[in-house]
Amino acid sequence: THQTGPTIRGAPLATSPAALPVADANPLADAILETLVHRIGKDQRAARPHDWLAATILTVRNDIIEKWMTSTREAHAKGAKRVYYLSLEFLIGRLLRDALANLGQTHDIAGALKSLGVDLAVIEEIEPDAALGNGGLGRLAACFMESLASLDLPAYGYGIRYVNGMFRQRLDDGFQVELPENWLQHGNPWEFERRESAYFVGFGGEVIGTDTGHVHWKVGEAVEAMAVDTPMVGWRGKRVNTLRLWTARALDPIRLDRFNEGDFTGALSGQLRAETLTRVLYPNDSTAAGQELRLRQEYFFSSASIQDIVRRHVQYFGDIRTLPDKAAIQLNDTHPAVSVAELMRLLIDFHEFGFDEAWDITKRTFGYTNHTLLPEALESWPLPLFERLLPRHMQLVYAINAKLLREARAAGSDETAIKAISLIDEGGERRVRMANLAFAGSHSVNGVAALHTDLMKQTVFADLHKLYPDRINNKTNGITPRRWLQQCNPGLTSLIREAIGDAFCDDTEKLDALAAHADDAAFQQKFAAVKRDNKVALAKHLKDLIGLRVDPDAMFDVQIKRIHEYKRQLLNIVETVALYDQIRSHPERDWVPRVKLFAGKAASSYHNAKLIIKLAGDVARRVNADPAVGDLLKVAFVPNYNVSLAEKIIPAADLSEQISTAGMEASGTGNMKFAMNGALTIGTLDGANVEIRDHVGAENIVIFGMTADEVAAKRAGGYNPREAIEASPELGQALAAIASGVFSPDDPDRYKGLMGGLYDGDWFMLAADFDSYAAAQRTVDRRWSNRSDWNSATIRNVARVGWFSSDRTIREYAKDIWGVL
Ligand code: T68
Repeated sequence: THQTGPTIRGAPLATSPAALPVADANPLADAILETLVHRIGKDQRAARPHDWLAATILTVRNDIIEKWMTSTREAHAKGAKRVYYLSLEFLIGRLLRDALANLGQTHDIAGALKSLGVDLAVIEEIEPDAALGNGGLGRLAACFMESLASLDLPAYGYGIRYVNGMFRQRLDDGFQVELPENWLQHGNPWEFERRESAYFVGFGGEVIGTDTGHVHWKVGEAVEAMAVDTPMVGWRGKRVNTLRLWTARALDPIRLDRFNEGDFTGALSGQLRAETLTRVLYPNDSTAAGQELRLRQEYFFSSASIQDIVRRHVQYFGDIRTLPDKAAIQLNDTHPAVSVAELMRLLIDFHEFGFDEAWDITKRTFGYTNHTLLPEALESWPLPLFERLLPRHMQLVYAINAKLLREARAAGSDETAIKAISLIDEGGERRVRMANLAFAGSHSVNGVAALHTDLMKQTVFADLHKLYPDRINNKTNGITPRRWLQQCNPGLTSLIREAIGDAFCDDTEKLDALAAHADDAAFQQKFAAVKRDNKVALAKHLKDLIGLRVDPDAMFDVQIKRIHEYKRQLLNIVETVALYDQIRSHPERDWVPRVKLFAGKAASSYHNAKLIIKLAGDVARRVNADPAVGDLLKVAFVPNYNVSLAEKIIPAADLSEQISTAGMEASGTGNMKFAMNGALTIGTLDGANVEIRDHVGAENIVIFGMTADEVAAKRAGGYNPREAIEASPELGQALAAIASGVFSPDDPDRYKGLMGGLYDGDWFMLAADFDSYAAAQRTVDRRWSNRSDWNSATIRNVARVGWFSSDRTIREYAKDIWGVL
């Protein structure tokens, strides 16, 4: 049958066709309608929700384009230094609400749409997440892009336009299944193809010397990188910067010779090969991928970005020598580290610099941010692969290494230090170490939280740090308060505004004025009411999504992040099982009702992480169906965690679980989001938790477990998990119950191996921290039971986390690393 009017899955969106509203004198509504007709090619009756979404975005975009061009023109006219943020990941999420809020147009657009019978909230909800990232590292890049524009700094983000971003997670009988994510299926009205901004990127082949003494890289294969730009709108629409994502095209899209011979597949194979490059995001968040395609992706986007930066510099400033004065290139982890060799190549092979001058320019241009100390996440490439794919870069890596090791020897490094500093790992199969390359090629190397930066100096980079003691510096992460407070939590935002005015909207640290209201009973009531509203909304969402009913008056206890053993979701689940046991054994005690929420994706090949997801679901099924606990305990694993889901869950959380083994979480950024939305943190002294405690005050956070030093000492001294388990009956019983199949009667041995691993190794020291964690949870219960104390503590959290705004972080990068403030 013929559909009329806007619908979602066939249901009318707002208005029946008989009563199409007539827009009266609303120029914005006219503009949207005009766009709908002339750009989308639909009339009001035929338009579906996605058409309205596209028409709205295209209309808003017009405004953005003006500001975008002004921003670019101004930077040009001033001859301003530009910041280039190179990242293989940008985990942006949805853009419409963010853009509208930053432009201050939410109200007007909502009104215009309303006059057309369309609900802005409804179309905002169908915008797909741009999920071009795995987790924290990618989300940090997105927060940074927003803060750069908000601080009016001319900046470009460079990355890859993956056709398939982070996979969609479905749970089949509780097991994670990965499905392709298809964010571009309805087109992407935010992006602009820049067909004229295209570069050749070569791979393979050989390097030949010429008579003139020059070297020539005769590439074996080449693809074309084409730019696709997305505007990044800053707060109050101050500035619009560019996120430039590269897509790959074959130079020869179709081989007609082959086609004419009847080889249709062969005729198109070049195009397919090119498209494969930018097809999919690698879904590993903390192990190096190691495949050839990954190195190809890294070089493809590095080369295109560096060529673009050099081209722009020469066009605007003429002389490439001034590059470090006019361009600051930040490497988001080592994924773009081959850029160091690429810039050297362009300077030496095309701009005819000698090695030393090229090296000086390169070092003064690059900065490198490290996001992990996990050995399995440190990238290194087998030498034969690197040499086959990038023969010219291999030569340059050798030349850089020779210089580096000469400097080290001159400074008195011994042979052990030389081995650690070398760009080539000689232990076993020879490999190129990307972290050492990034370190050597940068004037600044930063960690992402104070503890992490200290550990960098003591561990992975100890010898490089001795050699270059001024290079490592700390830049504690931050989050954008626009998305993570104002947009996701409008209720709290208005309450804050009512209490302290709206200065905090332009300077997040002004939230500190809220502390004066922390003990005001009336304010506490309002604060708790906002939280409750958010919980009611989340409860409804959970009901629709997974069919679980939860009580909004229970404590919402949340752990949402990538699933990894070091993040210790298993510690949380095991403690949940212990609690379940306790509630059943002592039903007479007055237990605090809790809803335990888990969400997160596991890397597709990470067996234990996937098993942990299944365990959470198995525990949930058993607990939720047990009448003996009733509403005292509910457990849920919410599928397909992404930015949009985080925006719904975080404002509704009471308790934030940040429980990684100390020394392993570089920073964490979820921890900051929860605190800013009025949750109490239960956490270890790891990553930025340490600084969060310093800011909110030790009395407003619940800290437990070993410190990083204690973890290291225990490991060095020969940790015996079996002893720890035997010393804790509560833990022993929980592990035994899980191992014996209490939660998996359909497959009683399912968790034998997972539990056995704790007895045998327990690398992440779950057993060592268990008792301390369980005790901390009971402290949390007690504090919850004194609701006025709880409210005052959570209000103080909001008041004192303003420092964790990514505006502060970016200001520090801008001053200390980039020299643009
Ligand atoms: C995260 N790293 C850190 N890596 O784990 C987190 N890795 O502590 C920190 O807050 C955040 O970075 C921001 O600094 C990641 O998210 C990855 O996603 C990743 C992706 C590919 C390869 C390796």
